[in-house]
Amino acid sequence: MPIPTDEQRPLVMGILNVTPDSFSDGGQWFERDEAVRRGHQMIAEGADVVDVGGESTRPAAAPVPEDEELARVIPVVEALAGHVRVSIDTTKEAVAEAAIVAGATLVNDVSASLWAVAARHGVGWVAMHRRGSPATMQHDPHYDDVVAEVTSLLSDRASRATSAGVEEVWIDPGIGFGKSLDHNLSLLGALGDLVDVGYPVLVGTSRKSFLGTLGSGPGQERLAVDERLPGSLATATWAMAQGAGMVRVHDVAATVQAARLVGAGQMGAPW
Ligand code: HH2
Repeated sequence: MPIPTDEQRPLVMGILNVTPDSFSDGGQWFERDEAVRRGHQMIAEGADVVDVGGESTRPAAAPVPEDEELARVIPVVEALAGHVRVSIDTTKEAVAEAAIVAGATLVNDVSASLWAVAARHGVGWVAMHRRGSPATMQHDPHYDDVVAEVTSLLSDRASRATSAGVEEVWIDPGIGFGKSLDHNLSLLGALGDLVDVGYPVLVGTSRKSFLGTLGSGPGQERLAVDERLPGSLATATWAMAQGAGMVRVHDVAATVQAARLVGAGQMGAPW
């Protein structure tokens, strides 16, 4: 059995939050030098893309002014862009634009609305589904059919982006963004429907809240953020095995190992 090369396995996007308040790594990489050091560590661990973000999207996170977000992310994008593919995790057009000028080649857009920027600059674009704003998104979200509604919105945005000239469009179901535990599980369970839409699929479950709930036994306390690696790996592996082309994670080295196993399976390993 040949060992899959990096081109033959699903991709791993490493999360680099240059924020004081992200739900998992907030404050850890807030200084520029620390962030760049963490970026290089993820490259050494096998990250295919490093996703730089300067505004937390966790429920009830405070909005960040544009100049502050620019000051957080641009020096980090500039420092890493010559070493790895960099994506910019933002919902602000000006931040996406400045990050592209600084070397980012993928816009990771949790608002699924910035495709014109990607078209203008000839870079890739990720359309993520979310419902509501960080302030309200976890207030009893409701869907008649979560899989159908998420799939339909993402297909619509992806075809608009393609018509506008974006050549690389990813779609992402937005696990945890205006979704209950059942919604998250339904979307993961039906990932094949999203894959069938025909655009490459990105999935982000890493350390998210539903893993804390599901990973502990009945009647027990929710697992803390730093206890969620097993659930993160299990769900990333599941997503890749269902056909996701990339997973967005905090724990790069462990996920790259899982991606190699999935890649081997996709190349015909007998399991
Ligand atoms: N999740 C988060 C942020 N950006 N982008 C995509 N495409 N998909 C996701 O699932 C996704 C995302 C939330 O996670 P994190 O960046 O760790 O936390 P925070 O938003 O608090 O910075």
